[in-house]
Amino acid sequence: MGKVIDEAGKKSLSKKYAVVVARFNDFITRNLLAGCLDELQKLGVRKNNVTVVWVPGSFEIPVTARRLAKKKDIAAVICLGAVIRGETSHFGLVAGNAASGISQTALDTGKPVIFGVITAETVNQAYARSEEKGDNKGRDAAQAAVEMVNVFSQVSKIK
Ligand code: INI
Repeated sequence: MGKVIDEAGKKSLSKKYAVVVARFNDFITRNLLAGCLDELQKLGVRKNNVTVVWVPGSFEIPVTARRLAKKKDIAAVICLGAVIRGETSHFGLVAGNAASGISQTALDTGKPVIFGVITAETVNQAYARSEEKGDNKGRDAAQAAVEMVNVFSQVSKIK
C-alpha cells in the first residue's frame, strides 16, 4: 500500500477558520456556535484565528460562505443553521438551498466548507442535536473542518 492520509483527531494550530451562523432559530444556533467554538479550541485552534459571521437565516449562508472561502487566509468555512419543518412551509426550499449552496461553494472554491445545518422535523429534535454536553452538530462540524484542513495540507504535499 502507498501513503494513507488519515488526519482524524489531529490538532490544527495556525490555520484560520470562519464560522457562518444563521440567526433564524437562534435558540438552537447559539448552542451550535458554542459547541463549535469550544471544539475548535480543544483542537488547538486559537481564538483569534476564528471569525464568526452572523447572517439572517440559512438561506444567506452559502453566499456568505463563498465570500469567506475566497479569502486567501481562510482555510475552511463552517456553516451553522437550523431549519425546522414544523416552523415553516418552505422548509424544503431553505434546507435544499443551504445544502446545495454549501456543497457548490466547497467545489467552486476548493476549500472545506462544512455543513453544520440541522434539518429537523421538530424543535425537540433540533434541541437534541445541539446539546451543550451531548450530541452537538456544531461540535461535529468543527471536527470535520479541522480534519479537512489537515487532510488538504497533506494532500497538497503529494507530488
Ligand atoms: N431560516 C432558517 O435558518 N431556518 C428556518 O427554519 C427558516 N424558516 O423557517 O423559514 C429560515 N428562514 C429564513 C431564510 O433563511 C432567509 O433568511 C429569509 O428567507 C430571507 O432571505
